[in-house]
Amino acid sequence: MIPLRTVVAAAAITLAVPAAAQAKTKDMSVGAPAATAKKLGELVTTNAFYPSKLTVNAGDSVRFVPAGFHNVDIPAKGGSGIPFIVPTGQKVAGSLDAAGAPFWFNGQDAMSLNPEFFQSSGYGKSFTYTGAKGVNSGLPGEKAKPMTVKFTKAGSYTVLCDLHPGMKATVKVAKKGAKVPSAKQDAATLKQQTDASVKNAKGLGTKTQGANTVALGVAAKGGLEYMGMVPASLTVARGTTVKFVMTKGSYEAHTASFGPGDINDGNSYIGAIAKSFESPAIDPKGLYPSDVTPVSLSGATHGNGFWSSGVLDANSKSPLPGEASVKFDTAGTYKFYCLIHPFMQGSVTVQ
Ligand SMILES: [Cu+2]
Repeated sequence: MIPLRTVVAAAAITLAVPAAAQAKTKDMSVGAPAATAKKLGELVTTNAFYPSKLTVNAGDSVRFVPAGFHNVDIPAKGGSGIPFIVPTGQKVAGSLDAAGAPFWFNGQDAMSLNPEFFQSSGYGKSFTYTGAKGVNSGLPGEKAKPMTVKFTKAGSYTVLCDLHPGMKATVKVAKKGAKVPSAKQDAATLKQQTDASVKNAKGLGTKTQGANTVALGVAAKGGLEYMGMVPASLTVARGTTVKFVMTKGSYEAHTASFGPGDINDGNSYIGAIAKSFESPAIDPKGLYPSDVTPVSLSGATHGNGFWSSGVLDANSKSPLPGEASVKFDTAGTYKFYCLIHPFMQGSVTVQ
């Protein structure tokens, strides 16, 4: 039998802190939780929050758990996200190809990574969000820790990743004491989303594309994307124009870029352009398409076989194109890369 004193003490505690008034903390994973990511494999990225909808009471907190290269941006009520790439205020000047000819994009805006992202990180810290002022985690460093945000005012708030426009979640804040989903219900909702991700990711890497078309990554519903060239090798007859496309639902940005050197060697021609995407000052040869008129690609193009689509995305609101094409009239095998994700590689064999 439980001693009476213990029962009374327990009852007193329960009375002093009614369950409804206890501030709770719920988790939102920024990218797929580890167990799901493992099932998806290394080549499938998840540009999604898990769960993508969470309901808490005013006074509760949400712990944003980093799980991938994403930031957490909760704009002030009515606000919007911030761009990851911004004009520097200067114009591109003196950009020449290997044959010494100026590229078309001289005079266009020079761009850099937004310095706002390189200020101190909010990961590992705690904030209070009232809706009046935004909260932004900045970039996740290695071994980033969760960011905890306390929501004090009832309302519906949008959570964004600025690195992957389209990746978003909703935090609904109900009044204090209002009924919100239990931990068990939250777990069931999360499982639905992770199960759907695993199902929707199946077969993305082998999905058939149109004739003479290479998909730069293959996206699926819910922010999923297979991070590879599909097909990774394409064989065409001389005289064929090959189209490189972003896929519907992609929240990524990719390039299809041909040129000499080792993509992983920052001292080589193509490797140096790829490396510039990790530095604030992006090489305009990586950002802009190499050409704005049709090109027949050979080892002599731009003096060294360089041709690049420039940065493409599938976002209808962005000024970037969603596809680019180049013609092949000379037999040979041509390797190409995504300058932003150098592990994404493919080849076109021209017969
Ligand atoms: Cu890419």
